[in-house]
Amino acid sequence: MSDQFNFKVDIERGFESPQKFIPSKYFYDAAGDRIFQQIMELPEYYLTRSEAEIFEKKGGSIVDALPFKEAFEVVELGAGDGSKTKTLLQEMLRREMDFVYRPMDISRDVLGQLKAHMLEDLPTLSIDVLAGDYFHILPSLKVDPHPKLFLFLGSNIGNFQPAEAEAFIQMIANSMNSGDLLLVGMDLQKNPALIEQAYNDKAGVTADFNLNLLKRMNRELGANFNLDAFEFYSHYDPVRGFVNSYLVSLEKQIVYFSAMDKSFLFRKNELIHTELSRKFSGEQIDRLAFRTGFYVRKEFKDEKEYFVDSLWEK
Ligand code: AVI
Repeated sequence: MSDQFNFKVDIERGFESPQKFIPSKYFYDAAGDRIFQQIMELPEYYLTRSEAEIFEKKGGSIVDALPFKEAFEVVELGAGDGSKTKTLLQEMLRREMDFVYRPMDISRDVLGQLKAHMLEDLPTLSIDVLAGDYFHILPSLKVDPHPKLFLFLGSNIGNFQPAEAEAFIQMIANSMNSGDLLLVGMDLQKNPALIEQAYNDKAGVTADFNLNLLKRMNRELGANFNLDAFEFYSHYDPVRGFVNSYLVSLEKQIVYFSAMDKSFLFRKNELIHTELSRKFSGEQIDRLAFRTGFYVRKEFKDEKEYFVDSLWEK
């Protein structure tokens, strides 16, 4: 099934639902990737810097916490440009540990770039990419006898609805053997004002990130969205730890999609949900680990305690 087909079906499903939504994975076309890079540089978006600080200052302690006595594998889900991981891999190489780095991604292109980029800085790294979707690759890893450290960083887990997050972690757990480890990066609950600003930056980059979804539908699904007729809105609920992001229709409008020869009505002030970005409490982290069959071995936080990389053992 082509990606284009999925996009069409997902948009149809999202726009036919009572609360319209667009799955957040569609943010990441080429333009969306570029805008996300800009988000990570924003003064308000502390997440990337906080996690980078953890790897820089506590990378040694993370490596100390690994119990592996023999050759092992580092399997990374959603590796991105691998810049944070590089700090950790560098530390492992410095200690002459025997391991293979296996980044996983749906796109061979992304993996090719990541590999070239990693080898430029870490020429002695053993790297073996895993191209394909998680559902196919993860189960195949269980039969590989090497102990493994799985990485799921960047608070990507926060973009899942709670039940989906649990199911996803459970799927990782099912592909792990007893003694394997999972390092999960999670954004922590903190002063709500800071979180609100991180998802509603002054320069409007996060707004562009959301509006790019409309551009993508115009281009790829032959839609005729007027970008000036929608506005970005995000809201943080500190009680649940949920940032919800939306596009707001500024007027009553009908948008036509040539890809499915269908039109959708958007009422004035109607919301399209685009993303959930969860912020976790310590209790929620413990519960998620427990319910998916892990125990929390150790936690690594930045100095301000904005972010945690939590090391779980199966
Ligand atoms: C990729 N993900 C963890 C980001 C987040 O913080 O939820 C995506 C993002 N959305 C708006 N800003 C950044």
